[in-house]
Parts: sequence; structure tokens; C-alpha cells
Amino acid sequence: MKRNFFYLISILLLCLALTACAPAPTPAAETYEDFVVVGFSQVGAESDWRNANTASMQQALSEENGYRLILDDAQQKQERQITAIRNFIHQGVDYIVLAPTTEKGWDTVLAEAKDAGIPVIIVDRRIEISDDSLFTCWIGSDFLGEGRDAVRWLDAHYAGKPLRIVHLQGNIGSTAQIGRTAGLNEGLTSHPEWELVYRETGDFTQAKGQELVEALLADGMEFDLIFSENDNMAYGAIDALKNAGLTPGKDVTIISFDASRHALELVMSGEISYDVECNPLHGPRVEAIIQRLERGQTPPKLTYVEETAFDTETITQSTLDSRGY
Ligand code: GYE
Repeated sequence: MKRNFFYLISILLLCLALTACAPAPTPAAETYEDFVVVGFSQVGAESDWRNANTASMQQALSEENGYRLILDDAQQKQERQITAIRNFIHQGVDYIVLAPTTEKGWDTVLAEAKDAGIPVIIVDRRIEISDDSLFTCWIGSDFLGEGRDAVRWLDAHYAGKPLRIVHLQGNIGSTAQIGRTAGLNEGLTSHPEWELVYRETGDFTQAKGQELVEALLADGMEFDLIFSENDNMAYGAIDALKNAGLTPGKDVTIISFDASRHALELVMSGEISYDVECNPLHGPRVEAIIQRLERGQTPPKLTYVEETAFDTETITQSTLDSRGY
């Protein structure tokens, strides 16, 4: 009996000692439940647009606002995005936000997200999918509209004039590329006086834009206009032209897309002639969608953001000053 009592006391003391030594639960573990957990599969960090988009998401889905954001940078590779989404499902996040690299190839992984009961919000580029119930909603730009806008400007300035066009495309298969290219193709069809002398993808990066234009100039190709599907490729093209002793905006006209702050400075200085805006600030929009879903409401399936465009005549210092990206 005495022995049993001794054992009991020893066990109690041991338990007390263990409790005292056990690490205190981390505040994160304690409060995890209080956050809305969002897994965001981002395309990469290929451009100013993309970086502004990532920053916007981080600001809106911050801990102060009640979110825990798990950000995955796919380095422009769809396979990496598929792996990231599977990890999010495994982690049991509350929402998945997907900025897709390309349009095709999402059916299987989004069916897995649906089976796990996780809503998927698509931002920026679109997806092509057989069953629309595999995503909750999409928010982004009208990329064909952007391409057509650029062609309208071209038409106003170069209709009836011979024009040799170099076309730097974005990532092939991305909605931004598909839409902007389709817009230019319509212009080429309706303007037989315009000639497409070169078309190649520059992957939306400055380095590739520069490399492609340098190679063209080294080959002695002559052209009047560069239609660059984003600002970063235009920056690279401008560097290549300047290094070859050419003046952008005079010797070669440049049309670009995104209208990020630095590009607008170049519109102001006349190096870029026309820049079609593409708004990357989707963070607050996604946050508003999540809030609706949290309240049990249904957001619109597709939302296009409003956008404009700038040329040397319409750009103003106040537009530049108020540019958030
Ligand atoms: O134009 C480009 C970025 O999908 C709208 O991707 C986006 C495009 C943007 O890399 O700069």
C-alpha cells in the first residue's frame, strides 16, 4: 500500500515536471484558427507587373487583416503550380488563389481542390476548363480588348502607311499573350500595308526582350515598330536600340502593355509611344471576394477590371505621381 502510494506520488511528480518542461504552445498555433488561410500560387517574378501583383496580394491578405497567406512562386512553370495547389490541399487551406501561367491543363488538380471542398479564385489570366464549377470565380483584364486598343492607336497613326512590325510576345499560351496577339492579328488582317517582319516570345522578361532585339539588329533587320506585349520586354528592346545607336520613339516606334510607373515615364519622355494599361492591383479585389464567400454570398463568376491607355499626348505628371505600381 505504502509502495503504491510512493509510486503514485512519483508519477504525479513526473507529470508535473514534464508539463513544466513542455514547450508552451506557440501563439501561431494557438491563433491559427482565427486566420483565414489562403494559398496563393503565383506565376513568378518575371515583370514589374507581377511584382506589383504579388505585393498587392500580400498587403490585402495580411495578418492585420485576418489572413495567413501562403505564397508560392512557380517561376513561370505550370508543373510547379500544380504541385503548389496539391500542397495547399494537403495543408487544408481555406481558399486557393491561382494566377495561372497558361490556360490549359487545370482540370485534374482543380477537381482535387473541389473534392477537398476548397474554393478556387482565379486572378489575372484565364483558364480553359471543361467544367466551370471547378473554380469559384475569376478576376482580371480583357486582354483581347487591350490588343484591340493598341491596334486602334496604330490605325489612327499609321493607317495607309507601310509599317514593318517586330512583335515580342509574352509566354505562349497565357491569356495575356493570346489576347494581345489576337488583337494585333486582327490589325494585320485589316491593314495589308502593315508587314509582320518578326514574331517571337520574349517570356515577358526584360533580358529576353533585349536579347531578341539585339539579335535582330545584329542580323541587319530593318523595322519601324516594336509591338511588345509587356513593359519589361519593351525596356530590354529600348536598351538594345540605344546600344545600337538608335533612338526609341524616333527611329523605332514602341507600343507596350502594362503601363507601370517606369513605362509611363518613358511615355512622358517619348521613348514609348503608346502603353495600354493592365492593372495588377488585385489584392483588395480578391479580399472582397473572400469576404463575400465568408458571408455565404456568391461573387460574380467573371469580373473584368477597368483599364485605360496612354500616349505622349494624354500622359500627365499627375498620372505619373499617382501611379501605385
Ligand atoms: O502583362 C506581364 C506579366 O498576365 C497581365 O504577365 C499579366 C502579364 C503582364 O508578366 O507583365
